[in-house]
Amino acid sequence: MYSLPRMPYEYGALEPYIEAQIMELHHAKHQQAYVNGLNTALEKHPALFDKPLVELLKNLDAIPEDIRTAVRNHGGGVLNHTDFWNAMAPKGGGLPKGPLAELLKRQFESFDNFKQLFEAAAKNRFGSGWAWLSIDTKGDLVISSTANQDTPHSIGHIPVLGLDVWEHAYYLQYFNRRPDYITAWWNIVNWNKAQEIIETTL
Ligand code: MN3
Repeated sequence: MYSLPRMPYEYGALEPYIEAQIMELHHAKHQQAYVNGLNTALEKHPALFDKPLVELLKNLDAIPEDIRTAVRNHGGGVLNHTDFWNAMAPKGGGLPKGPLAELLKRQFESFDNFKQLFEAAAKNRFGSGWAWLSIDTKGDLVISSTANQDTPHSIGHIPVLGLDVWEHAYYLQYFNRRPDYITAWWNIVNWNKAQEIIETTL
């Protein structure tokens, strides 16, 4: 059985950029609901509890049809939110350093250009979903966006940074101003974690 993953910091640790109440609801209610939904689905095919969640999401076609959509939505919800907590840090923000900074520059011409493209992916996602910086199957950095709780893992990409643009991620503080939430988010990006993912993957 899956249980609610631990938050790596206090709910209020990302203030003033994301308020504690949002983080608490997001973790204790929303991610918990995805955990519950995933468990309910897998209970119908309990052998799948033995496989890592990432493996299930990488091979959705191999999931029995009666629970495939539930695993995609709830399993993606569990994994994406864990990635999201880790993509942020109380003393985050600033500029990436070292190899990650060089890779971003090589792939996107400049850090500012990368930021603009990533922000566009986040702003232009219609409805609920995510913006991503990922490593693609060739080992290049790519920016993308997914709907709902779809994860880049399902197309063979490895997420480096994920930004949740579901309304539940910002509405209590930013109301309908998704662009303001996106702008604020750069102040809490955990570049160290992104660097760690790059180092262990490439
Ligand atoms: Mn969310």
